[in-house]
Amino acid sequence: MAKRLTCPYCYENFAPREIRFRCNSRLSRTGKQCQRRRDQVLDQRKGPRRSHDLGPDFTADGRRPTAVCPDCDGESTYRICPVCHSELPVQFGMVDNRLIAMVGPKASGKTVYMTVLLHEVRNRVGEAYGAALMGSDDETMRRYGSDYEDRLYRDNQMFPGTQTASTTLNRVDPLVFRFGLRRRTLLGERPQHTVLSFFDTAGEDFSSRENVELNTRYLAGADGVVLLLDPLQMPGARDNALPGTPLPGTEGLDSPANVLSRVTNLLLAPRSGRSAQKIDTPIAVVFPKMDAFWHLLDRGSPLRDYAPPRGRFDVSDSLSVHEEVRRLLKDWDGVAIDHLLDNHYSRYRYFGVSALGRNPTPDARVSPTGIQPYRVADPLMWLLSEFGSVPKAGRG
Ligand SMILES: Nc1nc2c(ncn2[C@@H]2O[C@H](COP(=O)(O)OP(=O)(O)OP(=O)(O)O)[C@@H](O)[C@H]2O)c(=O)[nH]1
Ligand SMILES: [Mg+2]
Ligand SMILES: [Zn+2]
Ligand SMILES: [Zn+2]
Repeated sequence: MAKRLTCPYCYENFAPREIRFRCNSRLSRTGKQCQRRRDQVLDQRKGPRRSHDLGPDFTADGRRPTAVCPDCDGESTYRICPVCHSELPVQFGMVDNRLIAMVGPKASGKTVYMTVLLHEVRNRVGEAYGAALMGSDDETMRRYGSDYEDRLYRDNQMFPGTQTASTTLNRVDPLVFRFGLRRRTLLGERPQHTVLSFFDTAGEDFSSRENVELNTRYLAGADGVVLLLDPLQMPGARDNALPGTPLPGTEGLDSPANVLSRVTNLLLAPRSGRSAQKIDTPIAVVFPKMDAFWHLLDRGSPLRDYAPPRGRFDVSDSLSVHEEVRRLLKDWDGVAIDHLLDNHYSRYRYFGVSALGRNPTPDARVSPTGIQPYRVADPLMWLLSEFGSVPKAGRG
């Protein structure tokens, strides 16, 4: 069976030859020109306000980088997803394409974490790894800038709760990036690209059965999962948090262990009949807001130390953090989480991070001392190292 591809925007899959093209509607060599018009499929997917007139789409052999428009004879390199009609990343199908789903209960810190993570990878972390991260399309650049980065880094403000998929036409709009790394191989230095797709869901979408199902396709299509479980929503931790930490409400909220069970059921669902087998999608189980717990940790704890800045994923450092978090789970009444992961996943790893480095102010602004991220990139680097896109150091 030919390799199937998954669209980084809608997570539907298709065969490479099914990729469609869009005419660039310029004056062609034969003097013809296609009119720009609405794209019904895009309108439906994004809402009519967010799309504009575009060249018509047409069928051709999607395995090729270019095709000739049957109406105007113009050549086009503009390839689109056959399902949602989003423009596909450059070299899509030829470079690694990795979809990373980010999930977690309401107010667990997903939006803040994603914003800081992408900011760090575009700056400091990228530098250490010799990596560059670029928005794969104009809309990702614009949305990441205006909806995320500016709000946190320029206006110093927290985010309102993310809109649930059920109020946004049952879709989530992932941010799609190209992660490029210079890798030295036997053939010399060559760039290696990975397409990364992140979607930021609303916490509500994981606390009820119907909403969770909206995200099934996204989870089933993901190559890696980042699950955020907020210690402030765990009874054994919540009570010991640094005084002054804003505590998330608990009413109507599912416990982190229940959220993990739901996500697990979704990942198991498409493989019914083989349920004895463990899930092989790597899952990074991330405990955010660690700044609220540093005062409880020993000086020697790996969670008070920084990941060695080596430009490689440090396996032994990661394993010592993993064991430290597992130990903390006992104090946090989180042993059920550990059992669930152990029973159902062949690849899981614990992480402790802090996106902000300290509590926001009571009026929901970044602390006046600024954003001081701690270990935010570790989960992504672990996933990338599992995919073989980032080199590992040490044994694992
Ligand atoms: N102390 C501390 N608090 C944090 C940190 N990150 C997030 N928070 C707090 O958690 C709140 C919720 O963060 P969000 O990122 O908006 O949470 P979310 O998971 O996107 O929430 P929904 O969109 O409603 O599902 C923030 O307003 C902060 O008060 C952190 O690194 N440290
Ligand atoms: Mg959010
Ligand atoms: Zn045309
Ligand atoms: Zn698509």
